[in-house]
Amino acid sequence: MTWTTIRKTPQPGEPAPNFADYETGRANFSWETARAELEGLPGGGLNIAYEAVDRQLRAGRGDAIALRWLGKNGERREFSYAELARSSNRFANGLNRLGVGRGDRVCVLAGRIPELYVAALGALKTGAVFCPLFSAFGPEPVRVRLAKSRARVLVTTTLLYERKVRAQRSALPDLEHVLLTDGGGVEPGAGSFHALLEAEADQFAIPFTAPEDWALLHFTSGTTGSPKGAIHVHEAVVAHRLTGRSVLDLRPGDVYWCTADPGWVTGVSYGIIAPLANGATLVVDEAEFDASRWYAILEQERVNVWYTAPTAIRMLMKAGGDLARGRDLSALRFAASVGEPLHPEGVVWGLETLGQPFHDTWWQTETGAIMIANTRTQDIRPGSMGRSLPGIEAAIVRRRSEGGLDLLEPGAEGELALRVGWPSLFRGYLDDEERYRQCFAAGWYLTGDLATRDVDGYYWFLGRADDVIKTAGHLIGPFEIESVLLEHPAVAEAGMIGKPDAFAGQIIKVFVTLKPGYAPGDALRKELIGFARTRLGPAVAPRELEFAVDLPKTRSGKIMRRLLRARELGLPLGDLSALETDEAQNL
Ligand code: 6R9
Repeated sequence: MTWTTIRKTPQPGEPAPNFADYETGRANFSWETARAELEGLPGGGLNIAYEAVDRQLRAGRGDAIALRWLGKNGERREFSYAELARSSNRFANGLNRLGVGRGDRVCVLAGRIPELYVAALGALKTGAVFCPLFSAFGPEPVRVRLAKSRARVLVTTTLLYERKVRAQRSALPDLEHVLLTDGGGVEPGAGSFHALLEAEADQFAIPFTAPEDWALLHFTSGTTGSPKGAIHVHEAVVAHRLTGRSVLDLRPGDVYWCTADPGWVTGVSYGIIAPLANGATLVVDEAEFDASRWYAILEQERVNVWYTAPTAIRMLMKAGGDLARGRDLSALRFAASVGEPLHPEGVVWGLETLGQPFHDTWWQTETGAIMIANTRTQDIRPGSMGRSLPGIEAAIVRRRSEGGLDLLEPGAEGELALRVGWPSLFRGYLDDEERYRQCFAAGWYLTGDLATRDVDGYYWFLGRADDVIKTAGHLIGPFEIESVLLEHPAVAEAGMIGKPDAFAGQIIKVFVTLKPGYAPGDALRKELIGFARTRLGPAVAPRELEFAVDLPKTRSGKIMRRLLRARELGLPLGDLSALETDEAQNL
């Protein structure tokens, strides 16, 4: 393997990095020390919202800005830590008044609006479990997640409620309270989020929550079955706070911008918890991607630390460096990326255009926090995800068919595994013990990613071991997409793959076979794509659809998406007989 290295020279006046040196950092690390840095609840116990917000008040940072919200129509609102504490206290009181608290699921379906942050923190304060739902999901993924989580409360907007929830309400018997952030009282069966807040007191005494109490529920996808609800506990905040400081180099007073939507794990772990727990100011932009707007935000908000994703980086690169020229981006001290492979050109482009290289970081919904990263002091190897962090033991492994694992040598390709024992590792998939169990072997958590490690301990991503894909950074499983298509009367079978795309990384492509009496054609293709779009939402709907006479299947009848992908890419199909087993499907 060959690589170039980006060695960073400290700029004059730059603060010393939080994380001084990789080897010393690893050698001196203990999770006990990291735990001890948290304050804990005054009466004992641990609560994410307390560590993120209330703790900052006690440290005298109540007047500091916690959230700076940039509305899509040019509005600008700021919330101090004290204000965020008060509003989240009010929401917590309101939830308690509704009889909602410990262990209850509170879902939020909203774009990037301030109420989402208040609802998340307020729910956590009561001991309820916060579950974000991506606002670009269509009615079907929303219904599945609301039903699976058995949400008692949903905070959303009138528009999203009308479009995605109202018609399905009778199928959601657990959903007792819908709180609309923009109105209420108008919609039957829905109340007003703000009226609830106004009726409550500013003070809330957080009840005892244990480090192992459930706090967050993030839905994620696998190859088979409906989405899995990954459960995280309050203790995860140990890893959020630590990695916010050590990897993202956050410190109190920093202006920090995480471009991930809080409907996904990055937008919660690093869009809410980690930065607040480090006393930073969140920049929250309500608008969708726009290259000029993004440069203006970096410049005008004087963003110090930026966490974004390869899809956005590719779109900025496409928009051209001219847009960045003349901008004063001198406030930017650290830029990082997550969610998809970050191509070497992106790293270098960052350095040339923004004055900062992008530092790739790797983690997953299940790991709860960053596991592998290029940190500020380390040399960057463009194309590599970086090295495992202090407290994290990673390895490249091969599963043995009879159970157990082989740890592979540097240079070998295999599955990325992490030795169990860090605080933000998920504690289960909701109501699915079996799938949870399958993620572990011999004390290791198996990630489902294929990678290789070089002799210096840098990890290089190769692909997924299963059939999930990333499109514009969103993790999508074939089951949800295919099931929706199968609801159409014309569709007999459907198989989804990720098709490489210059910007989104991959786009969703489906192959379908038709039932007797239906003929392929442009009109039907459009109809099927439209059908899927309406139900799934534009962000997760197939962009391409191809009719097929039959789909390759294993002997037991599972669709072999791997072969569809190979066919699409014109790859050699290899030894077909070897792939024709069900075991091969579950590699
Ligand atoms: C945080 C997040 C997890 C999957 C993961 C992997 C891919 C994440 C990556 C990366 C290459 C990186 N992934 N970071 N691939 N390089 N730096 O994205 O969580 O949505 O659960 O996705 O994303 O395949 O397994 P999640």
